[in-house]
Amino acid sequence: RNFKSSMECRWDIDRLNAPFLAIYESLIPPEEEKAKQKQLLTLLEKLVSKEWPEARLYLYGSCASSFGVCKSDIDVCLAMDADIDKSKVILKLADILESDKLQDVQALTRARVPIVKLMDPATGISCDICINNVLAVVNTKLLRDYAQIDVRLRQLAFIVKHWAKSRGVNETYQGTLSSYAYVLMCIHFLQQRRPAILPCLQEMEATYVVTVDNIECAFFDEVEKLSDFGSRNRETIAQLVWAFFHYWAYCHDYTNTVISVRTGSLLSKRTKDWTRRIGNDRHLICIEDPFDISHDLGRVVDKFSIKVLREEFERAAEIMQYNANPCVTLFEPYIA
Ligand code: 3AT
Ligand code: MG
Repeated sequence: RNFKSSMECRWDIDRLNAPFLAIYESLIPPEEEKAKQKQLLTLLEKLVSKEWPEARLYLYGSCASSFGVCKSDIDVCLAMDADIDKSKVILKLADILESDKLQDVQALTRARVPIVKLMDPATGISCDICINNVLAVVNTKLLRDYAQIDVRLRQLAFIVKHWAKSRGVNETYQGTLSSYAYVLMCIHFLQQRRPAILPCLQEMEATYVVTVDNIECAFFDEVEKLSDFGSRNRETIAQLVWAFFHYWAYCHDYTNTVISVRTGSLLSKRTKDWTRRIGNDRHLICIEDPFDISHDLGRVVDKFSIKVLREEFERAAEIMQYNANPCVTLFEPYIA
């Protein structure tokens, strides 16, 4: 491990820039797809406003944060009076949508986050609608603002998400990590480069402040002023992909540390009291949510899946170091 943590990046790493950029480009959703998403949102707004004229619909998740690859589902939040009974609204909403031009409408009232799922045959887009999950709308804005500062974040996150999906480690119900967690890992990683590629927006003067569910969300959001921020760091996408996997394979201290985008640093598990298992939360890999700071996005990871994850990070790091054709091997589907 010590040998590996001091391992130097392969000499021909920059040979991989063009193929990684090509993969990134191929994952960007085309304009037609964005237009179809808007079309579906407009249809939903029309249907919802008949029943709830005061309610608002917000896009959130990767389609709104700019971390969505092509053919992603869209995530929609219906924001309304806080006192409503979510299950009732979910059932009513499913009812309204069912009777119109939409397909496969399902109300999932017992999920951790209750949602209505549906498919729009006109655009082929699938959609999840949740109620009053405003914190997710705000964390989506934070991610989108980070993405505008340096294009290498979006490039790295697309490649990491594509890798995680190909390798089957993007499944929270199987104890691996959500896309949201992977994007936070990428932001944290770029905050830690020297010179830094990303700043810590929550440590800067707050230009955007909202209070959601008693949580004050405050950060600097005039990101167009930060478009030069990362320019002193000349690392290329191939170098960053190499370093990202190298970090999670050999350098991260899983036993003692928590990654924190909020502070732009590593925190100790002890200060967060995330050292032992409480209920089902095991804290085997710790990723602090930027706003709900009692929330560890790694809590879904159990003693089996942590092994799977770490082996996948090591596999990826080794491929990036030694493989003749990493841009293919890295994304080879995992077959159980
Ligand atoms: P995909 O492109 O759909 O894989 P995504 O970023 O849209 O990635 P999800 O669809 O899983 O991710 O989640 C949608 C959004 O919900 C992302 C984030 O704003 C919020 N979210 C997801 N998981 C959590 C979580 N555990 N805690 C807080 N917010 C979350
Ligand atoms: Mg999504």
